[in-house]
Amino acid sequence: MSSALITGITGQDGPYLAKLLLEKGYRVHGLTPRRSSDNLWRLRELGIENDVDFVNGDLADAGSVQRAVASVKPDEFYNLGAQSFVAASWDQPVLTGVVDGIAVTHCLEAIRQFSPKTRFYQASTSEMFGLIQAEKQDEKTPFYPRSPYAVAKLYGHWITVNYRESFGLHASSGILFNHESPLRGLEFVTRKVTDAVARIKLGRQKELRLGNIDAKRDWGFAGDYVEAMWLMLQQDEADDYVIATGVTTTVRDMCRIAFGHLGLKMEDHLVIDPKFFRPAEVEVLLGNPAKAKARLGWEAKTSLEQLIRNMVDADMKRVSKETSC
Ligand code: NAP
Ligand code: G4F
Repeated sequence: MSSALITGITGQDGPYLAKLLLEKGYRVHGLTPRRSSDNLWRLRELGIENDVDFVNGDLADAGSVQRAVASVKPDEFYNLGAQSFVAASWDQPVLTGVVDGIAVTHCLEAIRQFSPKTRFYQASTSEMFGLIQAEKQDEKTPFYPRSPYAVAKLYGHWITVNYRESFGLHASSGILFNHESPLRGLEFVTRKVTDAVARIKLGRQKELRLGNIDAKRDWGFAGDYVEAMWLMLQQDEADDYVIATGVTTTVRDMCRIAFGHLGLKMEDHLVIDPKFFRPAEVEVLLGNPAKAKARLGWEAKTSLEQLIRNMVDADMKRVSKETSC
């Protein structure tokens, strides 16, 4: 039986990846930091809460990562844990630097010392392209990070490449463009929108306040993207891959899809609020996933329209169940 250790198993991507691996017959371990309240709702929604072996540990605590790797000695290690909200990285730049940057070295060092055959996946990001240097971004496009989050992730990306080249570790970096799902956190723009649209339809909310709706993103479905992570670790050689749909859409048009799905007019409810503008913006992202298609046989299966409709439907169900007071 193959085994995997996943950090960030309670986030959006972790449960989709865990489910995929469990279906493939893996034993799945999840590194979880101590939290004061229950955060297993996503694993519960996918019905796998009891199928994961939890290991205590925090990415910022090198010793705990070492103990986890030394005791599990996983075949595959997926580092998905992060402070992943870009806007929050200006409020907590040092914490973001430690967890999203330095802690990647904690993982790689633990593998190097205690389990050098473990294959490693690093959750890199299209945010590293930031102020884009090419119309369509691929593995060769130069990076230009625009937030403390992206700067930290860039460190994580290069240290992964460096440990691969220095020590021969099977360490791959997935440069994933935005991916969403009904399990997305409420702070991210797609889910903020789909939740608000459901609340407006059900009379629980009147308006939706957003920042820069001219920003463009290449949005895919998280369920499709975790498959690419797994495929990367099945290759003979470790490498870096851009994972994207190849289509970019404004926040405005994504919003229109969500309102339109429930027969609402976006213009009747949308308010632009300067509070949600960022100190430095990534105006547009558009990925070229040709290498992933050629080498991994991977391509995105879910359109943005399908994705947003599914998210709105899921939020309609959730909000309908809430007791109004
Ligand atoms: P997410 O929903 O924000 O989940 C982040 C996870 O990291 C949570 O399980 C969180 O635990 C955990 N975590 C935070 N701090 C930690 C620490 N100090 N030690 C251990 N775990 C910690 O993120 P996601 O959307 O699933 O994204 C997964 C990864 O892909 C992240 O690294 C993100 O930066 C990267 N990424 C995401 C996208 C995207 O569009 N979703 C695109 C490119 C790259 P708690 O639940 O306890 O807070
Ligand atoms: O949904 P967002 O917060 O995602 P963002 O900043 O693109 O980051 C996400 O994708 C990255 C991959 O490129 C990941 F690495 C990262 O971890 C995260 O998952 O914002 C998307 C866009 C931005 O341009 C933002 O300025 O939407 C714009 N926006 C406009 N109004 C808003 C809002 N974003 C949020 N969160 N909230 C708003 O009210």
